[in-house]
Amino acid sequence: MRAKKLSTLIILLFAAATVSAATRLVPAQYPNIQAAIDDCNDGDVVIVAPGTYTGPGNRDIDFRGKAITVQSIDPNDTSIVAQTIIDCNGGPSNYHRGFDFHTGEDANAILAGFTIINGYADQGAGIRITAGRRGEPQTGPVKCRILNCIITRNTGAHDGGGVWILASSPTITNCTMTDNKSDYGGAICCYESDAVITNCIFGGNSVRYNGGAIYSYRGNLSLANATVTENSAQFQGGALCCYYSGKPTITNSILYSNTAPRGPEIALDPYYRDPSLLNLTVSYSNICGGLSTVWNQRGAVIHWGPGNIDAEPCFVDANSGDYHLKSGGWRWDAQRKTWIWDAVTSRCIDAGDPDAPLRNEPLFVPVDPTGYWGANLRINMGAYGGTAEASIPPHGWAVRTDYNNDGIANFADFGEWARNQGYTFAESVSDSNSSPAFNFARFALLADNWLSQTTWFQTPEQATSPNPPDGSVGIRLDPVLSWEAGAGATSHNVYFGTSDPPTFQASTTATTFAPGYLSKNTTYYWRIDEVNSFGKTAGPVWIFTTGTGGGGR
Ligand SMILES: [Ca+2]
Ligand SMILES: [Ca+2]
Repeated sequence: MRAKKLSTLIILLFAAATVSAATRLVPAQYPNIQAAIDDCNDGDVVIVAPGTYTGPGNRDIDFRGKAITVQSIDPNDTSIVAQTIIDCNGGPSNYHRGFDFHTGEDANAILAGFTIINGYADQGAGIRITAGRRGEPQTGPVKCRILNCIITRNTGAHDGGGVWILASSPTITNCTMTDNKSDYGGAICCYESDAVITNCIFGGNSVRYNGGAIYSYRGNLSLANATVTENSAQFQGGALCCYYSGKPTITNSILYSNTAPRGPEIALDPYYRDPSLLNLTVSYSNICGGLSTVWNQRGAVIHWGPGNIDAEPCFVDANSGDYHLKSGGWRWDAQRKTWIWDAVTSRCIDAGDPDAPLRNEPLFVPVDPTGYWGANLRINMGAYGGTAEASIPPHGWAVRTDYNNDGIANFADFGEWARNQGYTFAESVSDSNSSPAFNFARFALLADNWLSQTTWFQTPEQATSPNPPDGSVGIRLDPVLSWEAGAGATSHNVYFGTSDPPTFQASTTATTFAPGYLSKNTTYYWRIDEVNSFGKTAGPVWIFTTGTGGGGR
């Protein structure tokens, strides 16, 4: 009896062992990545050692519909990702891509931590994700997940230099896509798809026609915490072009320094019979040039805001691809692997959706455990927002309830907040608990922050210390006026003349002004208005009277 129980136990253990996931190592156990995948059952993991992988079996890699993970040895280590390379060695007469998802793979099909280079294909030179074209066998939408990949220097002869997505809904997270090329969608071309793209960097991608970084045709693209910069289109949408219909959304993102003749950042080109079928929502994002530079001459619907800004993003070093945001509080130094600080602070820090969770953003850094030098109140815009490498701003940089990001919490924010409450029944993405009820906690916060201002929300102080001194007499006929700049001023508007008020003469960054040769025994009036990006502060009118000009006077 005892023996029978024991044998049953052994059989059960054996059965359990045979269904548990296997780990398959490349190149230790398999000559190439495809061979490892071909041996996989659902739930298995293929782990690929650092190295450059080329040739058959290491390109055009097909998941074959399996629910498996194919990854480098540590997808979270950027240096491992950079060293685990799929070199497709493709060319115009030699089409090859990195990976090919075309068999209805679900969200348990995961590709993580590779660098994919030198792909060349009609569509999706880095990765193709497709439910099948019309007329082909339909395998159902692909819902695979692409995580922590670098997709660079791939060429789509037509669409999607980096990634092509057809009738599918993949998620693409923590990926960097640079210097890919095609006709439509330099990095990503999204056809009739609901791609969810989060925490990705798009830099230096280019197209002959539309969508320097991303092209979306009839789809509900979701772009969150993206950094999109230095991409170019020769026709429409340097960063993003949306075509025909769909409800694309952009939030907590930075679209800056992209170029195109129509819509350097964004172009919308809706179905001509019913332009309202294309609805773009942009919120809590830094869009270079703002709404006025969005190309929308065919009348698509734009929901603009709340919280959009247009400000220099202050990347650490765009030329070397370091898109962390400079901060006078704390900023992650990716080279030295330590927290440091900068002379300036990016407006994109703590300017994301105030109601979005901080996710992995640090509340303090190890060398400043009490948060003396910075305070993290809100998620950041850009690819590092919501991550452990999000910059922390100096104190006073953000107000939690400044919903419209103008630097002060007041009735305008109350309005945005109230409108958000209305949204929560159906469509708000910012309401983390989706509660349709009146949110007393947020209302209390709004009251608590009432009329709080950020440190950058400041017009300059008045100019002081005029020379010649106010009311002085016997002044020489060729004086040089000077003054002390008001705090926060970046330039000075000079007013001068023989009547009060004096007339505008010049705008200068110097704190001196030479009015030329003046008349004898005449009273002159002058005024300095201090200027910065938030406005102007008029100074008092000062007077002096010239002398006779004799003896140098
Ligand atoms: Ca933050
Ligand atoms: Ca405000």
